[in-house]
Amino acid sequence: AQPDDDLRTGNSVEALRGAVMAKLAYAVGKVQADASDRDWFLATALAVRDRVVQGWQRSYHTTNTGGTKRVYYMSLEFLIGRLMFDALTNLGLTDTMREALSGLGVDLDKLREVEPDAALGNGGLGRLAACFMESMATLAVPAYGYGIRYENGLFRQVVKDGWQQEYPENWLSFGNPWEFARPEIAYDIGFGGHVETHQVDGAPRYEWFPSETVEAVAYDTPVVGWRGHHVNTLRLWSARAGDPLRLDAFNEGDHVGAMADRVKAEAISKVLYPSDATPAGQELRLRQEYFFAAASLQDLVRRHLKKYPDLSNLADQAAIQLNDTHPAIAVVELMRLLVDLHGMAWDDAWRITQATFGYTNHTLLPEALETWPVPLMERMLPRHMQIIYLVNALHLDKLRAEGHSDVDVMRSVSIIAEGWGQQRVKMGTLAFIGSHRINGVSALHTDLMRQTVFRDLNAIYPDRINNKTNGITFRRWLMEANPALTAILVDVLGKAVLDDPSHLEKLAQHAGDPALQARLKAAKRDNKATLGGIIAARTGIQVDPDAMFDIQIKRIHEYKRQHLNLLETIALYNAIRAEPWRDWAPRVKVFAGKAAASYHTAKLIIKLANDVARVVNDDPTVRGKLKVVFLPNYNVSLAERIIPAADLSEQISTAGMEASGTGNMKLALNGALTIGTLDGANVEIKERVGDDNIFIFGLTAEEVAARHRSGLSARETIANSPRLAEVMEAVSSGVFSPDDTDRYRDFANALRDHDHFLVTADFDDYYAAQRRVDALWRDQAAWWRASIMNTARVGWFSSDRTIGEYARDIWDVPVRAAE
Ligand code: 26Y
Repeated sequence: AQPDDDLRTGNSVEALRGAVMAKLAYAVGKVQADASDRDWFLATALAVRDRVVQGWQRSYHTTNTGGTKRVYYMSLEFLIGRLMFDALTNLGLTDTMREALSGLGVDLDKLREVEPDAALGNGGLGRLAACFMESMATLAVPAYGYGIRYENGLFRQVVKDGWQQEYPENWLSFGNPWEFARPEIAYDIGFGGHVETHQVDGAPRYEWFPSETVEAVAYDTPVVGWRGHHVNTLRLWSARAGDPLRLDAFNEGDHVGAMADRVKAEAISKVLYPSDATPAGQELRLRQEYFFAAASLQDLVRRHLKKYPDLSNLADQAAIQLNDTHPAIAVVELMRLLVDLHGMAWDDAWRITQATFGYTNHTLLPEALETWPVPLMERMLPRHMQIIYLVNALHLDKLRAEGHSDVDVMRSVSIIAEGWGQQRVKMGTLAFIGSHRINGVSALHTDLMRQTVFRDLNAIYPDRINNKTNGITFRRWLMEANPALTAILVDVLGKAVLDDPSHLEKLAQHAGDPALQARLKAAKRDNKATLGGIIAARTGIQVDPDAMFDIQIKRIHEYKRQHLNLLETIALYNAIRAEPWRDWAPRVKVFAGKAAASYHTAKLIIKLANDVARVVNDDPTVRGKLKVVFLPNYNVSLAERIIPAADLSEQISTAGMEASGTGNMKLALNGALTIGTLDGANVEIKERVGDDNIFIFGLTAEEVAARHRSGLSARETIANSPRLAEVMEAVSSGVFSPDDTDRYRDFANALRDHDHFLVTADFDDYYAAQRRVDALWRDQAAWWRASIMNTARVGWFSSDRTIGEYARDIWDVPVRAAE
């Protein structure tokens, strides 16, 4: 190879070292002597990026010439985290790069920590989109991710005196080496204005004249699959004012007013909505949704028309997946493009639209189902509102013609909700009607969808709802996050396990092998010591890596019940203090997660965790037996450290409320045992790992529903459990908040009076399950046997399997065969 080529694509230690040095000089503009860690990170990332670009161009070419159908994954969130080790792992260059850099006196693992964590998402739904992007590249599915390039990702969480504070997270402030700006790929996005009707050949034609136009500009990030075979594109839109400065105003001295339009336009891509369960309910959120849906559709329509004369075969060439209802306005926008702009007959347009879209539902919580006020839609998107009315009228007419007449059914399947004095557009119904397939994210969740939110639609269209149980990418959550475990797996099972997780099953034969158990235990202990270092650095708390690491990491929400875990922690604390001489299984309880800024109870739960931590950790009676840690600023990078160090995985949501969970899969894969309810994908994890290797407790989804109907009182439950009563009294009276004894009074009373999430109802069973955990921990050979069975039996939760199912059942696209 030419030396120049070698700089771009060579994969030897020397080639990589030369490439990084060249990037440092010519792209970063620094000499080695002056280079900071950040400079070295940028140079390294750019050198790695060059090696991705080759495969990117190859994939682009194959897809373009092959005439294959493309998949478009539309999501308001992509929680991708750091990308350097992702690229290095998938290209198989991690060790070579480490050696190349060490020759320059640079530590790759230190550079890893310098990379900003791209948090363009809130939680599970956003991380799922990132895992799916990686799996689609791995399976060589020609795919684009479409989203928004938020300047500020999810807020940075600082815990001050135990309270959460939110600070902006400007992940782009030092530049982003992974993205390619495409200022030439820009589309006009309209808002507001009015609609005009005219007759064309005796038929009405509608034309929308927006009063405001914003430009959407593309930024592309290559997404590299396993072994670098295929590379896809994540295309994120940034908002730009069409007319950035009103010179007339500026010249008259109104310097701020001259930029008002620009500020309003650019606000669209300024910040991610930090809420994951209560609709932001604000105009800006709807503007974001329409902005990126419209830009993405213009982009894919343009791509289609470069190759085909018209859009009649769009559904054969494009599958669009809606990640929840957030992009659902795209259904209406595509109808507008087909009918108003491309002159297609309505029925043809509707057939193509339905055949193109699929919709994934991620939640049944009523407060998280999006609806938009009709007056807001009429004002912001007047033509879309007309189209929605027509879609709805035709949909309801068709049902009436088929003999449906029940008013309650018609009300429930209508896109428009009446009532509360205001009409609203139900985005879930719109997405359902506009899609040929609707899926839930775990078997239980999909069943509940059929029985609850979409009961009537499902009765009418019984074949549309199908299940696609979530998955996770093993490249990030096993190979990158836990190299020690990966090395053992390769040693025992052979290298093929890296390509095909079904090989993990063979590990079950060795579950009782003391030598294997010892190796895994040593690897886990190292991971726990590393996490212990992070805990000490961030909180000042010292933890013992030989204690059980009991982990609850996820967004803070009442339905996820971090407070159930905290109440049990207090009960355990009381029990240890009562009998300190007993043979307690030493535990470190670790909590991490962010609360929506406006969610007061969730923020109070964070405060409670910190208050409990202070009391417990300061009490010499429980020293060496119990520690409590709240680790601030949970994000993807921190998850990569916590998960490999976990012994116990807390998945304790109120049954029926967690659609799937994906942290549950990551933790089980890394050998943690689950304590959990029969909720979401826990059900399927239990089926696979077996009853003996998981701790299940609590009410089932059916029992939860029955209990809600029964109106049984929590006060009675508490009165019947002396242990719970003691804990409630302690919290309520201020034992953990001596500086403000009323702090938890209302919180405790709300549990006594309502307890919608059935914390009190599940408490005793949870406490008992935790004591079974203790008992197993004391028998380390049995514990490690169960741990190995978890790793061995969760290969099915690979997102490659999930994407394979989407490709077959929803998108109708082929996937690359396993090697
Ligand atoms: C409407 C708006 C405020 C909103 C924004 C974000 C509503 C919901 C969300 C995010 C939801 C979410 O993250 N859901 C999670 O999706 C995961 C992937 O399917 C599931 O594993 C998890 O159970 C579910 O809570």
